Amino acid sequence: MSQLNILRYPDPRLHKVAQPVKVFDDRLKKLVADMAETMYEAPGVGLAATQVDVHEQLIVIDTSETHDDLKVFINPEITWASPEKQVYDEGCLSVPGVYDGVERPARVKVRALDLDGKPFEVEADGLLAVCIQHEMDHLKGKVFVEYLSPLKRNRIKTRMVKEERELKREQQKVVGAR
Ligand code: K1U
Ligand code: ZN
Repeated sequence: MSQLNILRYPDPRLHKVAQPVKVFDDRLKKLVADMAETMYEAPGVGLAATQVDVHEQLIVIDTSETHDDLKVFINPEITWASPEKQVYDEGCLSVPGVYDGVERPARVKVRALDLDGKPFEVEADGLLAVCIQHEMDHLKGKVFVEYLSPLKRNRIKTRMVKEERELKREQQKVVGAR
């Protein structure tokens, strides 16, 4: 298994729309294993393929405290969303250090395919419902900061660009010292 590089906002590749998975083979199994390792190491509770620069409809989620309940959703579709909403302080591995409230349906039903291409449906609430909707947004090229006010979003963008520049400068120093 290998750890994958997570794209950081405002990388334009985070806005690409993911395409359906058509082939259920060993390449897909390896990608899921690598995404799961990347999510657990980060650490996070979810990861969409878009975040690792793979533009296919695939997400991994584990909201358990014991980190032993990996859920894989391929070509996910929301078939029902509750009229009642909940506000949750969301985070994102592509926007490290930023947490803010986003309002979404409190419960959703999701239909998806498993790693063998077999269809299944689950009803989710709480953090799982939040996480499924957040990750499905990634597959549509949407990052959660787009739900925030333009003022907050621009402040986040400016901070992330500055951090990225500093990170690159540090990396260059390390390479130069070799
Ligand atoms: O999409 C992502 O970048 C993953 C994201 C999922 C998510 C979390 C919370 C609300 C909505 C979506 C994260 O995992 S952010 C990190 C995080 O929430 C966390 C990190 C360590 C332990 C527990 C949670
Ligand atoms: Zn995210």
